[in-house]
Amino acid sequence: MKTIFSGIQPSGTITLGNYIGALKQFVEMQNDYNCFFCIVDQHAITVPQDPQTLRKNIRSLAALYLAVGLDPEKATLFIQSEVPAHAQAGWMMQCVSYIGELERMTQFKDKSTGKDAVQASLLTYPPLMAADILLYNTDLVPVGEDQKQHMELTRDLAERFNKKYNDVLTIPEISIPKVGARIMSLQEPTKKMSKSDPNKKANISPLDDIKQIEKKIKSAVTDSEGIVKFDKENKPGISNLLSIYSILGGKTISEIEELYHGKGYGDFKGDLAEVVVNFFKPIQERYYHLLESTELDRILDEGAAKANLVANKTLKKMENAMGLGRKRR
Ligand code: ATP
Ligand code: LTN
Repeated sequence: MKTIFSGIQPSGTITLGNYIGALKQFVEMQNDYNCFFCIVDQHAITVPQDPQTLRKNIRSLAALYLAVGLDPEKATLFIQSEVPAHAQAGWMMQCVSYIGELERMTQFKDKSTGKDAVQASLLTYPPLMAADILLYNTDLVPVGEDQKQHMELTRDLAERFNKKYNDVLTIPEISIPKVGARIMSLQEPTKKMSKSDPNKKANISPLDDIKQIEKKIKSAVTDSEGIVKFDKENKPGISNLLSIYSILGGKTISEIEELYHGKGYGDFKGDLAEVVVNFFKPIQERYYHLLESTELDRILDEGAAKANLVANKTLKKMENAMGLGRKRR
């Protein structure tokens, strides 16, 4: 069985973008792959976090992973900081990275531009991500389109390590969903929907209540044409809403275009809100139940134990290859 690894930052409340671009794929893939899914809390602290909020977000994300259908019998779910090998291997991957290539990462540029003080970890974020992936001998990494550049760097770093030291690392492939790889902001549809967007009207969360969902969809930025038609270039707002409708409502884009032929955006948005609410209702029920349960801690403990076993094996191989410490088996 091939191995997949992916991670989500507990940097705020999960968005519809995270669900469609990442979580939905994870659930679909868990039957066919050996899976590791990680709550990457060490990545989250590359930007300032309030400690209490971070703790809350970690637990919330864990409950959400399970509420959307992740089965702990099939997949290993764990918290990054509970597996020390990530930070250790992250340091080693930094030692094979060049500052120039890290400065070229668009996520670094986006998050650092205009800031007076930029944390060093924002720059060294990609080598840690590479370590996350490489520790599990990962074959495939399901992520949204925004992670393409980080994945290319991960492959480059792994190849560089193998060439310079010893062939110990598996070179991973990226897996991007065919539809919904980039869900856009509801307020600025040329920008990706992001959980750390300060404008809360830009995001929908699977945990939003009915009223919030209705309000956000109603106020989503569209265009003045009034025709429900997919045209990403000229109608990014309505095209984004069509993608969401298609994925959560289980209809093709052309079926939806047909359905709203001759109707305005008001009808379309009203029905889309209903589709979103109905989709997330059962997920919310499971989420609130899990959040209170001791089951969640048991799953995370077991996940960390399993992840530590695999990660420590690769870490030892990497240390031996690089000549760190004393030779161990
Ligand atoms: P932040 O705003 O804190 O940077 P984020 O919302 O971009 O966070 P991440 O935790 O960085 O989310 O990403 C988790 C996963 O969700 C990644 O696989 C990422 O590619 C995917 N993802 C994030 N935003 C979107 C989006 N708008 N559309 C599709 N996939 C997305
Ligand atoms: N960089 C990713 C989060 C992330 C990740 C990973 C994704 C950290 N480590 C390993 C896949 C595999 C992001 O910002 N979305």
